[in-house]
Amino acid sequence: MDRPRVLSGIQPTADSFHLGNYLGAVRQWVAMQETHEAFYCVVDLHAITVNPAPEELRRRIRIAAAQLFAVGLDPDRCTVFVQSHVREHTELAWMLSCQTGMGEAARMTQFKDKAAKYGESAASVGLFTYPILMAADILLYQADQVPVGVDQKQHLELSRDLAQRFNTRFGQTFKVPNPYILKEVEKITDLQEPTAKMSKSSSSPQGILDLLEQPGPLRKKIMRAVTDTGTEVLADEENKPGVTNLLRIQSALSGTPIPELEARYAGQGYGTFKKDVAELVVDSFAPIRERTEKLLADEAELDKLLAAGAERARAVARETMAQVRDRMGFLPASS
Ligand code: AQP
Repeated sequence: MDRPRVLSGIQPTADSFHLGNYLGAVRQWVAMQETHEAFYCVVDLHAITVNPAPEELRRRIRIAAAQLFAVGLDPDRCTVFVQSHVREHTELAWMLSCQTGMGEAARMTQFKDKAAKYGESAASVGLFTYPILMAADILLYQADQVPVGVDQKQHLELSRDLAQRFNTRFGQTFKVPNPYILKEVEKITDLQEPTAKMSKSSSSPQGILDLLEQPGPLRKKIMRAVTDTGTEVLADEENKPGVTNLLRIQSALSGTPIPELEARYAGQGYGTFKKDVAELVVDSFAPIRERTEKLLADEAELDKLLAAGAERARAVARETMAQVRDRMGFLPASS
């Protein structure tokens, strides 16, 4: 029986993924490789929207890929590849840009936030059109589901709109993808600013838990996480965002429901609770860090895995792109 398709991507914009990337997205990828025909990519073309130095980009692409295998993606169960190795992504992005209204693109809140941060004049056209490239990533693979954190919901809406518009205009071509967002982990927040998303680019080092970080700094950051002046370990988004974030983290990593955790720490204050969260995070990250280091020690082998993934991805992308060209009225290239 045909399995539903899943596609998702992650940017190589830092030297490590963080806990938000892991819980909000990548951990779902691992589970879905068992139930879906899965395509996962390191979206390096997205990463150049903020102009990394070439050496930095090269290093981070490999680190990102190594982490994906280290968290449990199995090249025999899913396809892991680097976006720029499949040229069809940029080709489809252009075709979809011509189907996207200026006003529609201008509504994307992530661009507005980032443009505000970098300054309107420093924000590139690429940063503006990034959601269209993301739509191309998804639609090329005819994905049924896209596991993401809630910050990507608006971009996924755009992908759905573009698929529907293209299908209406040129005939059925694309599957209309659905977001796959787990409510409990849809937004892991910054430890120092617990109402803001934990983010590679906007969190301060103290607010972010990196998957590849050593136990010492991880423990310190969790012990110093902003909570509130109270003492009760209770989930209360509005009045206790810091404690709620830590409870979500502990629940997601341990599989223990939040009410059970609340009962466990009743009357104990924040100290023991934070210590337990810290140990859990350290124990969860350590094997991932060790496997990542091993994978990075053999770049040739890592590159070989990525080449094999790109080959499989290309076969699917080529098929979709041939249909898109034909439906839009392009002539076949001479053979
Ligand atoms: N804090 C978060 N909580 C839950 N999910 C999150 N994701 C990111 N932050 C959180 C999800 O991780 C996946 C990969 O993210 P990305 O690399 O595409 O970039 P992003 O969403 O823009 O994440 P960052 O960390 O904020 O990166 P920068 O700073 O480079 O922009 C996505 O599915 C995302 O939803």
